[in-house]
Amino acid sequence: MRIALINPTARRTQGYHKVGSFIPHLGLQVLARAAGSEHQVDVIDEIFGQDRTESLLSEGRYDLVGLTAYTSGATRAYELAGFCRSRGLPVVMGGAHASAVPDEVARYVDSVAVGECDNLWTDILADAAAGRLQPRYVGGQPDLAGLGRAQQSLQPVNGRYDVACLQTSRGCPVGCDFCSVTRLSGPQIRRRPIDEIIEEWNETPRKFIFVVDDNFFGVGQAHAEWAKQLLTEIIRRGKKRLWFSQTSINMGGDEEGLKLAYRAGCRGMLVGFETFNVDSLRDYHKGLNVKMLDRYQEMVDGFHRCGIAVFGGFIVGSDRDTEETVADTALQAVRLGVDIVQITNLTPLPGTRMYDRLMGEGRIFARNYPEDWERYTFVETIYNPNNVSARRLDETIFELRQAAAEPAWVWKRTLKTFLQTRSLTTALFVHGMNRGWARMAKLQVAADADRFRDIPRCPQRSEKIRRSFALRS
Ligand code: B12
Ligand code: SF4
Repeated sequence: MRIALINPTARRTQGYHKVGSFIPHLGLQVLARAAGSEHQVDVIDEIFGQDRTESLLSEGRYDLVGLTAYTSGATRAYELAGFCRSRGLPVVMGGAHASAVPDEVARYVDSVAVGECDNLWTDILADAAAGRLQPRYVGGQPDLAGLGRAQQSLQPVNGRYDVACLQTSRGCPVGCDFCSVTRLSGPQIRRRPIDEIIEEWNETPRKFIFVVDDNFFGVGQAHAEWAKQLLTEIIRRGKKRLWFSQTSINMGGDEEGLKLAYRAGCRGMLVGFETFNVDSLRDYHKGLNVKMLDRYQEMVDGFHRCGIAVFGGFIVGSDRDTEETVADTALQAVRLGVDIVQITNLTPLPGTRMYDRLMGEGRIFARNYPEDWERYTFVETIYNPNNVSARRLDETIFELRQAAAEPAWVWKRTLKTFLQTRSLTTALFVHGMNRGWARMAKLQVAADADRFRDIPRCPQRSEKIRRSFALRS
């Protein structure tokens, strides 16, 4: 069969792809490899634009269309599904959104694939080839031996990725209220066999790898031991690559693990700090951070001492937040010495406990689905928080973004990272990311300019925001 695998994007997405880095859709590369050589698979990735998708699908070159989608891409996915079905092209959809709300998705496509589908995909293809596609396929959380390997060399028909993605494990035991990972991939960390990872590592044509694990280092001794074994093998047998991954805060306390990670090429870790408010952390059920809150500084310093930059994820808009705490969060994040600060709006995603609770309480107002799924991009408040109106919160974040859009702080932060990590490659990595953030902030500010033209400014808050950017310098 000739198969088109498509990654649809939201029209108003903040879009990492808009800042100059084109990150592969690993799920589609994994499915492409699992399909085997008897099928011809093309990837159409809308991070390169939406303009060619329909024409590519009109040319009669495909027998089956597979859509993936994050929640924010679901609106576009349904549009494409309608387009295909009106031309008699069968459509199957999987991914995070389909796994969260399969009944909704079933209204728009011929077949819904729920959960991890590595070992179901060949059955789906066989059914499609025989014209007996089932309405639903449900994947589990399988042992990853022999699974999860991507066709690393596969490039989309409408663009070129410029980094590689690779996954060494799936799942996360932390179970934060706002995150879909623990439901999607389970609370156990499932690891791929080290030999298979190294083979794939050495096959990637790219020099930079985004290791997309949910929690690379894990939370306990056993997790850490496994990660160290993998790192040792990468040092011993892996091609020289620089890479970045995601992990929980505790890794900052494991000097041996950090040193191995640096030697294996790691230059940055995304760590979800989320907030400095212990009650918010409790509300989020992020027990690990509740325990570590007093040690945030020690952990950040630990990463830095071993040469690794910290990409800190922070969330604003919890029930404890006010307009003031947004600026406070930025200021404290910068004081902590986080190299790359990402502040996003608390966004209840379908398939999470938080979504179920807030929906039950009637507080989610962006629910004109499917149109409103495009608003679930983490740059807009889509529910009513307790202590601040959604509008005020967004105005405050707009103000912060305006400051971030001024590129002057970027070089100075690069220098600081260099002084703290003593690693030129880490400083360059941070520089690239922060330039991207500044560009992204600029784009978002321009997109929102009309909405927030005349927002009331509070001198104290504006001063805090100014200081947080001055401190980066
Ligand atoms: C890597 C990653 C990113 C990368 C994206 C790279 C890329 N091009 O995909 C980056 C950093 C850019 C990113 C950004 C964001 N991400 Co993200 N990300 C991930 C992460 C950690 C791993 C994804 C991955 O590669 N998994 C490995 C592959 C193999 O799995 P997979 O894609 O799910 O595919 C499997 C199945 O789902 C299924 N499947 C998938 N598609 C299809 C299609 C068909 C036809 C079939 C049959 C099966 C199928 O089969 C595959 C094999 O088992 C996930 C967490 C997770 N565990 O999923 C979050 C996750 C996907 N991200 C999430 C979010 C919310 C975001 C952001 C909005 C966050 C933000 N702060 O801005 C942005 C938005 C991105 C955008 N649209 O612009 C959410 C999505 C939840 C949702 N309901 O939408 C997740 C689940 C994490 C979470 N917090 O809950 N992300
Ligand atoms: S620690 Fe990260 S991956 Fe794990 S549940 Fe929380 S947000 Fe999700």
